[in-house]
Amino acid sequence: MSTTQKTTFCRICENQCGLRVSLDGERITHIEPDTEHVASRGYACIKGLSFQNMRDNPDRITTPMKRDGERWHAISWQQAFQEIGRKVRQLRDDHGDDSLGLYFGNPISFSPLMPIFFTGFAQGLGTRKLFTTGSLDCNNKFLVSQHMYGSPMALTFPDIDHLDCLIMLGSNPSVSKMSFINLPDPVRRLKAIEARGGSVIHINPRRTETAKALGEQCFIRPDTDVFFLAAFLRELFEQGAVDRKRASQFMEGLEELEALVSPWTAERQAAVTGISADSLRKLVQRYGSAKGAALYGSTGINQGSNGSVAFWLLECINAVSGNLDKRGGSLMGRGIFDYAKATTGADDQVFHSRIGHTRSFLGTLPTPLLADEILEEGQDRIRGLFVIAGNPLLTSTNSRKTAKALASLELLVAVDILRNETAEYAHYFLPGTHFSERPDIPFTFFSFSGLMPEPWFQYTDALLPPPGDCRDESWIIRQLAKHCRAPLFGSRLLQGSMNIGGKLGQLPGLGARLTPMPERLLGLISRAGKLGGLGALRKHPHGIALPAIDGNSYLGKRVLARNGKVQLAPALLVNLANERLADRYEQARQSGDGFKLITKRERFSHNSWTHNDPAYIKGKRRQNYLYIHPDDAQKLGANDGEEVEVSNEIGAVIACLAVSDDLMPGTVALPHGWGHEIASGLSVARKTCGVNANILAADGPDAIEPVSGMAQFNGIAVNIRSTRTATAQKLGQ
Ligand SMILES: Nc1nc2c(c(=O)[nH]1)N[C@H]1C(S)=C(S)[C@@H](COP(=O)(O)OP(=O)(O)OC[C@H]3O[C@@H](n4cnc5c(=O)[nH]c(N)nc54)[C@H](O)[C@@H]3O)O[C@H]1N2
Ligand SMILES: Nc1nc2c(c(=O)[nH]1)N[C@H]1C(S)=C(S)[C@@H](COP(=O)(O)OP(=O)(O)OC[C@H]3O[C@@H](n4cnc5c(=O)[nH]c(N)nc54)[C@H](O)[C@@H]3O)O[C@H]1N2
Ligand code: SF4
Ligand SMILES: [Mo]
Repeated sequence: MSTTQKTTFCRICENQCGLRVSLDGERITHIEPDTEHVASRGYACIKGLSFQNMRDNPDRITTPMKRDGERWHAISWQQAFQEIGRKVRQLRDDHGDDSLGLYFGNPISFSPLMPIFFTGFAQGLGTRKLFTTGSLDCNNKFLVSQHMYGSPMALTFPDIDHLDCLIMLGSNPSVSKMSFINLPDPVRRLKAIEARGGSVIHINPRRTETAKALGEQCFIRPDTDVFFLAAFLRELFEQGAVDRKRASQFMEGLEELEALVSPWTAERQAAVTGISADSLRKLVQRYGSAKGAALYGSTGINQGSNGSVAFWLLECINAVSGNLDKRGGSLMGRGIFDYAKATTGADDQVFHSRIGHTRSFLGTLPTPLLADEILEEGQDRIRGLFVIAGNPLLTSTNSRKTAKALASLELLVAVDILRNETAEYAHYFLPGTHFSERPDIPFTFFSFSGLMPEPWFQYTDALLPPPGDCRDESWIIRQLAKHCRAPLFGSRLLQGSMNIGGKLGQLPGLGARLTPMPERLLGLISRAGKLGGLGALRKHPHGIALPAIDGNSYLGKRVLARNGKVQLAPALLVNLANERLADRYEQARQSGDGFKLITKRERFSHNSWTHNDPAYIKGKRRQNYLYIHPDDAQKLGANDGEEVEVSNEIGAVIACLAVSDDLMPGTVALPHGWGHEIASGLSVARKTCGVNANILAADGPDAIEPVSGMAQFNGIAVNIRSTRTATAQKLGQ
């Protein structure tokens, strides 16, 4: 067969880099960056450039499977749907709709259709037990946007290509490529800030790979950003760097905000953050005197215990300093249609969890409640769970309890490409598609919310058909809906028309002429965004560049919050700050010398799902390490490469030390997504010897951030001891 070349874009992380893929029949022979792509212009990373290893992984499951004890065997789709449908109907009849739960993993958000279909399925089931990675990743941001800007999808991003001062809290672009902004080749673009005379400052307990490449490091103690930000804002007022005129014209609540931060002096924050009062004042001066500046925060603050208040204060700093809605400051996203407006009511239907009476957010419950929702006796207990493109056993909190919970389910269905650790507990495994086997448009945030300094749009056809019996997730979900008698979106009409659409598509002759369902929907979305149909989009194989968002396009023009003004002091956040900050501060001050655990993303890992590719786990990369400062290692009497026990009231793990002065003393970092030994479906990953960091992460209502339901993965208190000392003690030496 001859080689053909096709362009597409990667859907592993938010960069969504353009790729050029060489195919020999149905075999991928080569992947290279698409040099003509309108946004990524020839940039791509190792993960995108080797995605065929995941797609063609020898462990890829290509038929539906059923577990019988410890053995798995292939079954037909028909049998799978009939049995699952029967069980779901029985659970709903016997225990009600809320006895079923759904968990959506991270990869589903990269294909806009998947969340639409799966949410439709949940609505059809009538269950409120919907869990997503939102509460492990970023729900605090949606919550703050909801309350400040009037819609969870009204999201801002720093105008990286034009600003002079960027202060980054809890982000590592060199490795993770940033979040809530589409910025292919982030390191080059951050370096350009310095090249034009500007500055980049990293506020982080670890000197990251990014900080080594550019900018200045400013160490902060884990989970204390909220105090730094409160003092930053106070100092901004002190230094007269608040644009009061602009604030009174376009915003509400300035006085209340000023009063709220007034007790947070630079000196007071210094006692817990480790950033001296003088350093903070100088940072504020630099920020305040820059032509254009922005603060940007990512998972480092989201996954702390005060993510909502911290992110709110961060947004307020950008807003009151005059940087919001300014070229070279922080811009309000705008997508191909007004998604922010369309989602203003997304959080209207509030309900409370059975466990801890926690408030729902955007129709979902906090994932750290999932294990208790399954385990605790009572009405509405979850007895059946669908896990779609996710691995909560490794990625959510309290993995030991989660394992117990998963094992107790009457029905667990996993829809994935590989049989991961969570699927190990499943009763049925349904083989979905790899992104290269699906037609798509870019990530929802970008297309719809417009978090793009250089906006673009693209349609990609599926590059390849799925192998074996693997089927597109939208097809799987329609079949599940049908067999569970759970019409999508609760609409029999919609389900009926989709069933008919599906049947017509199977007819010989006519089938080939009908546009299949996902393409049809993607075409509708593109048309709704006035970008033409798929035919027109196919003429742009490297994407279409769209007009950039400019300053002065948001304030006074499209603010969706009360009175058309940005809300600087929303009641929910003000109350939360008043209730919590002083106590939290005292706790931080008294926490003394104990170790604080933080997360660390790795270039060759993507959450939990890339370790089954031998190229990713070569040599020293066969495991994760506990990174620790040399002084701390010395105090423990442990050397580089030795094992230590890391423990707290939730659990304990034995981890291998990597001594490095990149860590702030007192802080240790352990990458997540490891601990694969139980995965019979991952023949390569199961032989790695990493440990699961989330054995140490607390779950349950008391462990979550109260208004957004976020899990805490950063700033976890842990004890560490050398196992060498422990063994010696045991032996009486
Ligand atoms: N300690 C700690 N824990 C964390 C974090 C942290 O920083 N520290 N980060 C959190 C964050 S930000 C996130 S987003 C979560 C991620 O949490 P999850 O989404 O639960 O975990 P992943 O490891 O991303 O699992 C993705 C699964 O989807 C499968 N998959 C990949 N592509 C497809 C596809 O196209 N179709 C289907 N059907 N399946 C597919 C993969 O095989 C894999 O099994 O982890 C969270 N957990
Ligand atoms: N290679 C790779 N890329 C990825 C992923 C991956 O697993 N691997 N995951 C993807 C996903 S799902 C996401 S959500 C994004 C996330 O992208 P980022 O948010 O950039 O995630 P991280 O690289 O984990 O960066 C978080 C940083 O916060 C720091 N930090 C920890 N605790 C604190 C704290 O208390 N305060 C402050 N100020 N900083 C703190 C950590 O040292 C770390 O450098 O990355 C995506 N890209
Ligand atoms: S940076 Fe992200 S989107 Fe780009 S190739 Fe790498 S994984 Fe894919
Ligand atoms: Mo994430």
